[in-house]
Amino acid sequence: MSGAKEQAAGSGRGGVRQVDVAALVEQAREGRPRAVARLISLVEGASPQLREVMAALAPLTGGAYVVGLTGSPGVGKSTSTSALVTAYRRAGRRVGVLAVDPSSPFSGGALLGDRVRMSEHASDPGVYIRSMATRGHLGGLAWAAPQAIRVLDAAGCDVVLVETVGVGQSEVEIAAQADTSVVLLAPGMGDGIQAAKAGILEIGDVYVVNKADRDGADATARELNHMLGLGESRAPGAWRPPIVKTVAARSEGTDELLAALDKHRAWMDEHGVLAERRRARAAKEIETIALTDLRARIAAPASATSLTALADQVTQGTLDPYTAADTLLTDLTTAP
Ligand SMILES: Nc1nc2c(ncn2[C@@H]2O[C@H](COP(=O)(O)OP(=O)(O)O)[C@@H](O)[C@H]2O)c(=O)[nH]1
Ligand SMILES: [Mg+2]
Repeated sequence: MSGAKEQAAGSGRGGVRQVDVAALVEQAREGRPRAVARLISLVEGASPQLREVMAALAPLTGGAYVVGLTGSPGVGKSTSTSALVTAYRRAGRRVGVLAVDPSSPFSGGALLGDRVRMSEHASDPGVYIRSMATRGHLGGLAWAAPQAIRVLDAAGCDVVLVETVGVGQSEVEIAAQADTSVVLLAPGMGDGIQAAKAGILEIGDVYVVNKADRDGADATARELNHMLGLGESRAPGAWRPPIVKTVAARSEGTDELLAALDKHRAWMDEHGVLAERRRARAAKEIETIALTDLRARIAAPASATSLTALADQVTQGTLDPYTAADTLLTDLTTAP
């Protein structure tokens, strides 16, 4: 309906090709990797057809358990993700992997090493692996990641593992989008202090001290235990984030990590936390889309003209800024 009008705004390589959304969604639902890949490309490219895609996907979603993995570069996120994929596959689960790089405008490049580490799963039809860049997006990570997750969810993934390159705020952002957040640390990286700085001590549901084959793993785990206040008493029924030691490169501790994830999920179910988190996530997503849309509308030429006119009146003292803002909002939300 609005497609033709909005096409020009698409991220076309020489013009946007209209996609048969219904067919694509059907193929994705059947588990066809190319259809899944194309849908995620539509998300990444902020396609004007996304609205239609999301409408078609909505009834197919809600089945996937979303696990976020964050931590400093080199800590072993990709290696751990790959080990988890193997473990989940062994349990017969279909797995989606989304590697999000909030700092790169290109997908792929920066995550090349990750691809290598995931390569053993490349030919497994029960695994989708996708890297995604979010820089340059209006709304960034908060906007793009949930929609990509939704694609994988609708495609029948039982589990979606989201790896984010740890660059400050993005870790917190991605944690807000996962059902369970895993924070990874490694010995000898000064991670204890970094962890406190980045605020990741608040976001972890499960902590992993990876590279436990190296010196200092026990000390890191002890320090973490102390910083998390795990020795202190908690309210009855409260979740106590476990600390799992792993050697991801040899898949050691992966079963324990999987058990910790299962346990957290069961705890969330039991306490209504899963539903609560998902509701909060949806609310955030709606808000992000609405604000992004509102900003785009304000920036549109017609609105910019009326904004200038309002600004003139405020400058001249014939209108106060609050009334002007009311007028702007009313115009924006009632405009056809
Ligand atoms: N010694 C050791 N090296 C590991 C372990 N896990 C991962 N690595 C290595 O650490 C490097 C970074 O791993 P990667 O998974 O790419 O980290 P990411 O940047 O957090 O995704 C790679 O060279 C891995 O082979 C481990 O348990 N022990
Ligand atoms: Mg990685």
